[in-house]
Amino acid sequence: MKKAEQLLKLCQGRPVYVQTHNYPDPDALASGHGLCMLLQQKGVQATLCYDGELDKRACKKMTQSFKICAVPLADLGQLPSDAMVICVDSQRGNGNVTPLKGAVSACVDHHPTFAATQDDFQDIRCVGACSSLVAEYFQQLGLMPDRDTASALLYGMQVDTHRFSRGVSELDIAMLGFLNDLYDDDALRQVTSNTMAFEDLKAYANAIENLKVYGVAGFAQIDFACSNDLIAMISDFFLGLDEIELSVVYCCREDGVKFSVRSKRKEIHAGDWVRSALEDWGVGGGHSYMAGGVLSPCNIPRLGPYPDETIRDLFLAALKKI
Ligand SMILES: [Mn+2]
Repeated sequence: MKKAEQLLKLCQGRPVYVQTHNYPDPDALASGHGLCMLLQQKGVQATLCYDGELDKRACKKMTQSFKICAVPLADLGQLPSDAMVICVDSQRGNGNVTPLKGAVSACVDHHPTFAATQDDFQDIRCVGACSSLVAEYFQQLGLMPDRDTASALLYGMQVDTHRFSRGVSELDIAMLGFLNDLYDDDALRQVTSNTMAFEDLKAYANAIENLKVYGVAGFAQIDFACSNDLIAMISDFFLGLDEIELSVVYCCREDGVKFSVRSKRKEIHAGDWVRSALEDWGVGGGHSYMAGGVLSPCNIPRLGPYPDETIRDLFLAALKKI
């Protein structure tokens, strides 16, 4: 039986909650929304939910342009006793997923697994975007996503693969072909062309000012709280520099010190790197080329009087272990 058929079979006859990782990014939102729409086409009641916040720009804009309804966990209330919970773009037990208990659990993800979980269904494949897995489910079930959903899925794929320039698998290319006739060109351009605001330039300016390069690794702190997508954009931006092959950009927020890590070196896995660097400090992980992490607020005092130096040392020490 195809993956989509297996998943659908488990979902039928129960209320389904599709949960993204906390502070969802465009791929998480798109794949979660796509899965809900697919299930609804098959008569299954499905709700997209998340914890944390939606990023100001990319995600808020997505919800408007592609008519995505995503419910904060806090607004969900008690789940029905027969509920099924599907984690998308994430895996249960990871530090970035608030536990949500259902009678049946499933996981659709494209990240490497670190702590194996007992799910009733798992589809974990290291492809470029989780949205590609969900697009394939439409194909497997002989269904068509509506225009907005197709656009959202394609956008999720674009963001995670940096416009099809990193981590692209055969499936991503095949799904790009599948969605090509289905998406709304204008709506997608609207979302992709306005992801920056004037305000964001302050963060760029601050990060550029603070950038320090050690060997091929660039480190930059932003001196004020920024959203995940903004930190990620700046980390990507630094990776464009000839001198920089590894990029670590971070800022201090209420939820801790948030990191965005990038690698264009084959032998250095960004996800492994940030996990190892933050091992005794918080959580981290992700793909070989892009990853993220959070140093817990309770550990901030441990960084001492020169937090930037401590952070740099943690990452450089971890680099030696790889
Ligand atoms: Mn993803």
